Amino acid sequence: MSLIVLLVLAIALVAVIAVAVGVGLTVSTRRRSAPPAAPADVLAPPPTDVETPVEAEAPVVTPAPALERPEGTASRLVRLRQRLAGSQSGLGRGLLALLSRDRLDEDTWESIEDTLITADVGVGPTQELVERLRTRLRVDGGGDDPRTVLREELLTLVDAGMDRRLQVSGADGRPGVVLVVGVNGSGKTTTVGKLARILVAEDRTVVLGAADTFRAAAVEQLATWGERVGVDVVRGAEGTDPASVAFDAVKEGVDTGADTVIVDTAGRLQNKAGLMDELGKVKRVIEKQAPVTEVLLVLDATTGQNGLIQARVFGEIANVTGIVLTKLDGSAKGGIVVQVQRELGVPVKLVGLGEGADDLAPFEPSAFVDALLG
Ligand SMILES: Nc1nc2c(ncn2[C@@H]2O[C@H](COP(=O)(O)OP(=O)(O)OP(=O)(O)O)[C@@H](O)[C@H]2O)c(=O)[nH]1
Ligand SMILES: [Mg+2]
Repeated sequence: MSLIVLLVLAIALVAVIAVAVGVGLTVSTRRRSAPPAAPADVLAPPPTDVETPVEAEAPVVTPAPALERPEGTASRLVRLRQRLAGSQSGLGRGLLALLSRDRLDEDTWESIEDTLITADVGVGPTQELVERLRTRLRVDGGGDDPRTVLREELLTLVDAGMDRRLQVSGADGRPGVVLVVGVNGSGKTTTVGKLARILVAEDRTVVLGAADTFRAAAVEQLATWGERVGVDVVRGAEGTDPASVAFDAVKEGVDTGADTVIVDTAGRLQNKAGLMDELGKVKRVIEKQAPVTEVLLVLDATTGQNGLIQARVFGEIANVTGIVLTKLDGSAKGGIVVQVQRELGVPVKLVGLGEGADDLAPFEPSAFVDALLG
């Protein structure tokens, strides 16, 4: 009997010890798995149970950069017409001096041809113009004022009848999409920035797409233009597929109900096939969201015949609907307007007349011809 009692007691003792050890283990395990105490943090808020007076913290307000107000159309046009006249009047004055001679002999007509060709009017258009002037201003003088005749004929050459309206509006509640193309250095990014300002001045909402993803600097350049007038710039990391940035930009335009999306592109012309593929893809991808309403080819007016060769390539690749002739302020060769329109069968819609933010103007044939005539 006592043996049984002893055995029961021994089992009970073992059980008690086992339970005690088990509990201890659990506790220590819990302790081990408890999260480490947070390190003292100077920025941590004071404990809530301590009655320390807490000063109301002023919300951190980053001052919004002051937005620039782009120049309105009226004063812009007056200013830029003067600048155009300043750069181009040499050609018109030269022609008028020759046409006003007492006798218009063969030497004079040759000099007139040379003057026109030097101003990049192009051989074909020059011959046409000289033919018409010869007919109207006969050797003996038909009484017509050379200036009036020259003005009319230059206007015919520049083709005042072309539709030069920029297609910046979309249909069915979608934004207009402007795709800007051209070789590097022609002034694409600058033109995108300046065009955004024109639209902002007209109270339109604009989104910019930085689809020149080859250089980070190109994206920054566009971002700066956007920031100055409070326009959103959609961008990707350096090396992102340009088509995906273009897609995102147009998507943002659609989602936010913007009026116009302008897409800047890279200008490298490694080879025609590569460029064709890339621009084709950009356009296709954009059009999953909204049709491209305007394809602007940016051409540097100072590049003369080279510029025309480039224009031809882009004309074949992208369905160009308008030309932007930049740097007319740095070139007295405004005749390129005539040649490039002939080559592409597309109107010059905008002209760049300086590096200033508002130095872009719609191209007006009569103001242009007046500027030529001085
Ligand atoms: N004088 C003058 N300079 C201009 C005009 N338009 C652009 N420029 C200058 O031309 C240079 C090139 O302009 P960008 O806009 O960077 O040319 P881009 O075509 O974007 O060049 P990439 O991005 O390298 O392909 C800049 O220094 C501009 O300030 C203009 O109408 N007149
Ligand atoms: Mg650029």
